[in-house]
Amino acid sequence: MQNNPDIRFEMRHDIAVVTLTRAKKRNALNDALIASLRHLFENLPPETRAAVISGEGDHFCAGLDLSDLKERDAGEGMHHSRSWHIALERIQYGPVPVVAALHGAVVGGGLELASACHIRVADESAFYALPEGTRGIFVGGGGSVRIPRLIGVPRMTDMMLTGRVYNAVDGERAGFAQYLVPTGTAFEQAMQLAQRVATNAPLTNYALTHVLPRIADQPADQGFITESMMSAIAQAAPEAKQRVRDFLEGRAAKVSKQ
Ligand code: 1HE
Repeated sequence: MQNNPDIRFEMRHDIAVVTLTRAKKRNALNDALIASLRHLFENLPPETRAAVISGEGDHFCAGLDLSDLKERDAGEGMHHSRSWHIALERIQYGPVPVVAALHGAVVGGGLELASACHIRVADESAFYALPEGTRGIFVGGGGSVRIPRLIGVPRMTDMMLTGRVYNAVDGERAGFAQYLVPTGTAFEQAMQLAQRVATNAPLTNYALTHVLPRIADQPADQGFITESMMSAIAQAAPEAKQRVRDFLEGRAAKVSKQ
């Protein structure tokens, strides 16, 4: 990873900043980049409280490096797909919330990478597509699991059957991104959000990134029980007690309109 010129890692205070730096190939993800992403998220410094992922150049990420799509047999193809699953799982269920700063192409595996993050901030140049459908392949980086949870099965089916491309405005409405910001400002906005997320109690962030998606996948009766347990654990933490006391004694910010 340390020797991979296609990715950059830096700490900005307690925020891990991960940048795809393969702009001349539109940040297409080859095996080495997937391995580097996995390594990075498995080895975040202990002081990390949130992370931001972005891409250099005109595009966030053009997906799987198609030149890597060699003559794999079925077994090799399965392991290749699983290597993406493991790497993106380390992002989704890693130690900290991850914010993706999106611009330009967010396509194929690039959209799968974005959908493994917890918050997506897109600028007005962003566009979303799943060209796998028209290239005779299928998503293999967790897209069939994560993307329908963002936009629903019918929209994903349409994208793959017809090659439909969503622009930034329609994409935000459909659910690809939670934030739509002016062109060129996605990274700045993502950093601001990450800094805010970093001030939450770590246990709350853990509940939101690890427990909430599991609850959402459970039948309602099991979800309610899991929620009660997480709620009890969170409110028992000394940090929660201190934060509630701060509010009651007028020391904490009120909820206000933005
Ligand atoms: C690539 C890739 C790539 C660009 N693999 N080399 N993803 C796709 O099918 C998207 C394919 N890419 C594109 O449609 C376009 O490149 C973009 C819309 C993203 C950008 O267009 P543009 O005009 O800015 O760039 P370009 O001229 O198309 O590409 C610049 C170079 O990047 C060029 O190489 P060059 O040596 O001729 O300069 C391209 O070949 C190269 N490039 N995208 C390899 N994806 C786990 S399963 C996931 C399944 C998938 O993700 S399938 C891939 C879906």
